[in-house]
Amino acid sequence: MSEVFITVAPTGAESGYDDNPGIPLQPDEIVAQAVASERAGASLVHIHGRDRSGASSLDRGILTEIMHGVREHTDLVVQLSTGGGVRDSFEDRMAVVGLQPESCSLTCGSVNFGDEIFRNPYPFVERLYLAMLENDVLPEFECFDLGHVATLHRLLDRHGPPRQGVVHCNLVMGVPGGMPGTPEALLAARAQLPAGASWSATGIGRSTLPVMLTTLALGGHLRVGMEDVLRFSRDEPVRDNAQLVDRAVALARIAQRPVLDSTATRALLGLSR
Ligand code: KMH
Ligand code: ZN
Repeated sequence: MSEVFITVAPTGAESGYDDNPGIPLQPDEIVAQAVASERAGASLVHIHGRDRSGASSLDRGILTEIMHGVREHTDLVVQLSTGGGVRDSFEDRMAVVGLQPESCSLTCGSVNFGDEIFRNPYPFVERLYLAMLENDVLPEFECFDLGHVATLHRLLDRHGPPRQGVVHCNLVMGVPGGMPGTPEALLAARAQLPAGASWSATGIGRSTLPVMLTTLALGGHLRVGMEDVLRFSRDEPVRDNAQLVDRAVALARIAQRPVLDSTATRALLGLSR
């Protein structure tokens, strides 16, 4: 079977200590959990920033502090989120690309997000993509729904593939309002991806295991982390991000999918550090 790389998403924009006291919110906590996740087998880190109160923040200083900490202490591929939180402005989200991480997330359409709307109108998606092309930042195309995959095709038809020569997509499944985290939905989304695309998937909450097991069977890469999952099982809260990476590595071994380190992941994604 083909190799697999594991992305860790240590903290999103939505959860706090009340939801799970193990979630890292401050830069030093995020860096420490990134270090432990790399030791466990992750090779790419998807980063969100929080302010001192723990709220989502796209502040340049905070993101730079996390990015530098991760670079200093790990060899992880660094990806900054341009999704931020549902209340973050388009301009703040655009500005993230200027920090020139190796990769940025790029969500390919709007989606109901619980009781909120995660807004990604096409002109904004296009602006983000053009900024990534200009800054030599590899986009990770986030698809929360089949319509987002259609928008990805529209984007690539108009502007061509990323300069790195790799189209890498992440299927985000099980968000309340997006596609469900089921094997059937995963098969449907994967069938629509651009030919030759690299892809990973993540299942939010309880959909994490069905999505992970189906992804391993289909040859995709994995994303895990406390951005997406706060309970390890019905009765057990997640301890920390490394615990989720440990489980992903164990399942990859069972599936006989060798786990790639950061160097091999960079090679696969057309990146050079
Ligand atoms: N926090 C969500 C509203 C991304 O990182 O690019 C958006 C999100 C996607 O997490
Ligand atoms: Zn995110």
